[in-house]
Amino acid sequence: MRVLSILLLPFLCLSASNCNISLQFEDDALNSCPMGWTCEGSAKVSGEGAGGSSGVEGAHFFYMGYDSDQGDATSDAFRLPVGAKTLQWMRSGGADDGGVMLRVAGGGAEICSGQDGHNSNTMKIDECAIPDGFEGVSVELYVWDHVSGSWGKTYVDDIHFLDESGNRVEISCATTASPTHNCADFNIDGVLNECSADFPAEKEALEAATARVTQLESDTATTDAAVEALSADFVTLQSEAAMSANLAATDATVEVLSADLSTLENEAATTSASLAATDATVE
Ligand SMILES: [Ca+2]
Ligand SMILES: [Ca+2]
Repeated sequence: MRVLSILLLPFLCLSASNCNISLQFEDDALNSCPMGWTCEGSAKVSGEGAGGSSGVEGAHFFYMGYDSDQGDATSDAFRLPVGAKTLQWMRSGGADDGGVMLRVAGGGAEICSGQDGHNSNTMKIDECAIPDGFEGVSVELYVWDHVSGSWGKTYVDDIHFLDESGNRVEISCATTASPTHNCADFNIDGVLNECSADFPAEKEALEAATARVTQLESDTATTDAAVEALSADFVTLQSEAAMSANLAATDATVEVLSADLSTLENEAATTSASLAATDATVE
């Protein structure tokens, strides 16, 4: 069973990699939906000064909506990094129903949010505290402006996570759940228990291999029985041939049976070799 398990390990041990989710928006084209986000309404990348904005980090920020228009955006899913205690960002615009939210991926439960709708075009830091218990959970960011009217704007920039010491922590992708076991160390018994016990493809492969072994064992038994029966007939005919007056006819029959026996013996050898190879793979 170990051969199959080892071959499947690369698929079981996909490790998390850095996500491509824009959080400062400097590399995104103006008026585009930034990388790693899904935008609705007016949500787009905008430049310092647009809509009266000022104090932007770098030159670009994430525009959700001006006074009359609205928009919102959802990031791709990522794994909440270990040690992330605070979600922090820059915000301007006065929309009270507007801000930044961290929530469980797929539009799930809110983890924390901030919607400081002070009436100012100048970026100011806003943040929310992340409760314990969400480390490693698949999460997403949601930014929104759902206000139309005077000071109904939401502009956001430089979204980031901080640890308890105030240092930034990077995010990683969370498209697949990785096993708690460190599969890279190739502790096979541990890996088999924790990484592949419920892996459907491996189960399917093992079931197919088991079925093949059963079939080959059955074929071998059938062929062996046929060889034995023909061998017995052959001995009988040889005996009869020795005493028969019609030696020519009997010899011809013996030759046909001898050829059949040879063919069956070859088939038996091939089946046994195939069985041995399958056993080796499965073991
Ligand atoms: Ca920026
Ligand atoms: Ca608005």
